Amino acid sequence: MTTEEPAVAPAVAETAADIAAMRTRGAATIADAVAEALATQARVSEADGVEAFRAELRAAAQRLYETRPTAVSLPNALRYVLRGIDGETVTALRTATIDRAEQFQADLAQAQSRLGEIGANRLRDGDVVMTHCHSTDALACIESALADGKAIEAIVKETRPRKQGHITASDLREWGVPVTLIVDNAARRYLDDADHVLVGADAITADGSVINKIGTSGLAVMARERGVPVMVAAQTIKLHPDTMTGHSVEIELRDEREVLTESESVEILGGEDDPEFSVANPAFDVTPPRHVDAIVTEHGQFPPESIVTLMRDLFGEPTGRPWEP
Ligand code: RI2
Repeated sequence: MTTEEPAVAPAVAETAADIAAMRTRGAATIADAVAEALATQARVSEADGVEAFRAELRAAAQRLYETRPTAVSLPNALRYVLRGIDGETVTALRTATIDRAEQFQADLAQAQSRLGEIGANRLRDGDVVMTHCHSTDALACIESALADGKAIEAIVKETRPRKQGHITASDLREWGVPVTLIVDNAARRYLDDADHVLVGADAITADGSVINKIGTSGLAVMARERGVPVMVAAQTIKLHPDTMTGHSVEIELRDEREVLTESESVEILGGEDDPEFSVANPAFDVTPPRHVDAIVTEHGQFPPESIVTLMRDLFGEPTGRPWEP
């Protein structure tokens, strides 16, 4: 082993491969797996000194980070675990890493239900909620409102191209919530019947912009025009601390086949190659803070413009790559 290439535990490599292949997916699931992997690295390390141990942890963090650098819960989990590790010996560092990872995982397990309780306070008995895509954070608010005995109805946008609205509809029906499923283009027509737009987030930037499934920003503009409040449910692992220093968030561009099947493509082009025809399939868009009424987190609800204060409290000043001091 050289100092340039410290050992990464096989379990860490496996976790990294699972995230890269999206066998492990979802903000909280990724964050939990990453914390677990760092704890495992600490447990199995055979490093013979403090520096070697730290180098192994950094290498493990880097391996995990490079799988999906734009999934913001991943660097956030790494930052949280690595930030609090102090000790004069390998044994002390090992214990500190494991404790820190366990604390993070315990907090994570509580965060969504706390967020749900806070979000539920915005929902009144009899309210109708319009949803976009499938967000477990957004659904936690409805679940908690139901547990409080409130009757809630939902207008569920199907959410092209992958139709994750179907998962939302299925979850809500399991809980007994009356659901009206609509195509995305019907949103403006049905906003007249809605008391809230309720969405999740993939990332939240320092200025309070919300990066969420493509179509969210258009929905938020229409909701503002109709006077329907827009509520975003997002655990704090979705806050993007790098944006405090002006970094922008990369928007994932996905496969064109999600939009247009092979046979549909033949219908349009007659099976010919056409260099002047293309399909654009961005996964997310950016909703500016002026179109968002509240961001609900496990630490309370915030106007989007003040989310940067919470970001600074939780993550400190950004450090660039999560394993760098
Ligand atoms: P939770 C989804 O993206 C949606 O955009 C949703 O709002 C967001 O993730 C957050 O979901 P994708 O995974 O973490 O469908 O709240 O690309 O479950």
